[in-house]
Amino acid sequence: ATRQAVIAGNWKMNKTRPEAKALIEEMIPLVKDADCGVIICVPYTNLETAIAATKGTNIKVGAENCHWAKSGAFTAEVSADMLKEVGVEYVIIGHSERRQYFGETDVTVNQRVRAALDAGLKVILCVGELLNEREQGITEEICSMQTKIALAGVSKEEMKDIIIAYEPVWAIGTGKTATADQADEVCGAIRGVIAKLYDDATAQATTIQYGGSMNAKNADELLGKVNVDGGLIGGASLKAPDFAAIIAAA
Ligand code: 3PY
Repeated sequence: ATRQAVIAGNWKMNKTRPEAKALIEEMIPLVKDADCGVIICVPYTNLETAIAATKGTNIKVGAENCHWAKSGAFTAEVSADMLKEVGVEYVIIGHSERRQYFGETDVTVNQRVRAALDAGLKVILCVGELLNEREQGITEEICSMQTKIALAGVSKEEMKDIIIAYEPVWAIGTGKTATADQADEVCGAIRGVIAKLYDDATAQATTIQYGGSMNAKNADELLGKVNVDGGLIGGASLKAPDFAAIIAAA
């Protein structure tokens, strides 16, 4: 493919600083010859530790969210500028756990995407359908709508800083994985949305990952699909050998 695959770990709310340092040190030699981009997205408290520990390696560091405002009375939130200043390169926006448990909406996802780009961060934008939406046959509509709203006001030039992660919500942290064909189909549909919003070249150049219980065992098949350009990895990214095995499959 013309696109470089990207494997990103989403650590969620896991690891203290010493644990983070140990995991990264175990990871570095295992992923140093990766053929794909490697990113770890870690809790705010681990960002500085992760940036220091990955210095001079092929591992890039991301945060798991950022706020849309520059600054202000938003207790417990962290701005995109704050992340940028710490040395963060990527930020996950719109993860289904944010949408499900923390009231994130398509509109706030769009605002956060806009703020991240304005601060010079690259975005891993998550979209995906609920189980009942898949059962109703509206998966593509839901994912198209989420993608369109999230990218409102994002220019064609800025799309080089956007990775999209298709994460069916029913496959997140449940051990259920979409079949490789299901993943390919929806990643392809999202690529179609990008082509309509921008153009074919942009659609072909955009990295679209699959996420949702991707692990060392199923990675090969998922990553073998033409529209699946990598993965956003939950639990398996917390074990260096498993994360490295997924990276080797990319
Ligand atoms: C998972 O694999 O569970 C994820 O949510 C990755 O973001």
